[in-house]
Amino acid sequence: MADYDLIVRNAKIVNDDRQIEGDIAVKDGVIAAIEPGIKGKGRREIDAAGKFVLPGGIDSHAHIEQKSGFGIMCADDFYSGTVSAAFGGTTTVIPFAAQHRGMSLRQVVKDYHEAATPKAVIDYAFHLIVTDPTPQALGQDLPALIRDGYTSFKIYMTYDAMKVSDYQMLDILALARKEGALVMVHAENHDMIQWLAHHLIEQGHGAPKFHAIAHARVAEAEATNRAISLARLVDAPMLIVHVSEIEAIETIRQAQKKGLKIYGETCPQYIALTADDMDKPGVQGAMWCCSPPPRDSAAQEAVWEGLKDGTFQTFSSDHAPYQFNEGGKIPKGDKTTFKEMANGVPGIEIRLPMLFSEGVQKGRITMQQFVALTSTNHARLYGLYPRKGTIAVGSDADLAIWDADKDVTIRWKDLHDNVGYTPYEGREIKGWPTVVVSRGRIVVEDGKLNAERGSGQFLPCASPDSSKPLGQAAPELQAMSRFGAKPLF
Ligand code: DUC
Ligand code: ZN
Ligand code: ZN
Repeated sequence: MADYDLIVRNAKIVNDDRQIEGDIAVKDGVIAAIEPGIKGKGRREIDAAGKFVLPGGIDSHAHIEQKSGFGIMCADDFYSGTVSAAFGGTTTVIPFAAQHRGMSLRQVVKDYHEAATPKAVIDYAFHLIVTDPTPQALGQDLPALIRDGYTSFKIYMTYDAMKVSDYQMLDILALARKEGALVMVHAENHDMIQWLAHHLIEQGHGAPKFHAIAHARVAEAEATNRAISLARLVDAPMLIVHVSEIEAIETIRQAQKKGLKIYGETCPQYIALTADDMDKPGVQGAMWCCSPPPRDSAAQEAVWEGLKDGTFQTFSSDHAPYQFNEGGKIPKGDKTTFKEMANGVPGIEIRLPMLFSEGVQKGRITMQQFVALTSTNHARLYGLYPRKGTIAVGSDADLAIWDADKDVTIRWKDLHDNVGYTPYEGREIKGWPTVVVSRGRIVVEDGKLNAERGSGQFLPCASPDSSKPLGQAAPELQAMSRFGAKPLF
């Protein structure tokens, strides 16, 4: 009779704060013991000598089975999306339940559960995308949903179909502050992009490479600064997602230096691609288009600096999978201009290996930073810690066993998403997770999947510490209460 369901022996166990050597014993999906030379037997034992064992990755920015603002459906459903995540060492995903205008948030959440429950192979939570902050949404639906475990939401400052006004942002931030949710912001100046795009297209410059010109750096910088200013007014924490450019990074850094609760996220495309990748014949360059766009090598360096010095808390995939065809990336075929292209690149499977190879192996970040950026900080920021994001007794047994010496050439045919291409085709990677364990189940081993459809579980998120205000709203707001005005939150 076995004492444990699984024992991983002789592991170099890495958490965000230290590395130790020892064994990990798992019972009923949870880590039961961590020590050298665990006595007793496992029903299954893995010798991890020479390998690193890391907390399973958490990808807190992925679009799965989601319709874009233009109504284009993602190429990955909750099966292919989570299978692909698992093969890349990720054991928890936090995709979006996306409200489009006119939709009830309650119904949106119900629909995403119906999509995920029968298909997901790893655990998942949901952020909400809020595009329609009606009195019903702000007054009833969001407070109730936050209590039910949807404690973060993304809002857009651009896209006609998605954007909220500054006024609406303040409403949403004030609500999040009061109810204990974290607001994630897509920060780009809508009118700058529209104006540039209009003039580019009018002059016949509709090719994908012009996407990077329309989405000017200053549009990201301005919106980042404005978003942070709005957060300051109402003393609400905020996370800026998919940050790509130098000035925005510096703005986030300076806000953090002032003690504000402003967090930053970046993604593989901003360390591994540049705008030059979009410069291809015809509409081919669309395969590399995402928003904000990849910039240049100076911006890549600034992103690395932000990953190193802690300006960025999370490294997420922003997996936005669209096939390169008329139902996906290029809705009008060869006639598609950058304005109609579906926005986004796939990356859910290469996220961890790319950062491991480019970051840890090349000495840019430490193993501990890698764990923080790809797992622990996601759990902390979004209310899943310590159940997720750490290798500790009592935590879920979500583990990735890494072969740091494994050489891999990225080929789409070897990945498990449903996109049909990867923007990283042919890249050489060193290090890949060869065994992936989700709640004690070995879901990937030596290139094979061993997980049932629907075996992933929904994770309600607690109201995270990251969302707690500092208690220092702008002086004018404080003054309002002194002269007897009704408190705004
Ligand atoms: N924003 C995202 O978060 N993902 C893809 C495209 C976009 O605009
Ligand atoms: Zn976005
Ligand atoms: Zn995204």
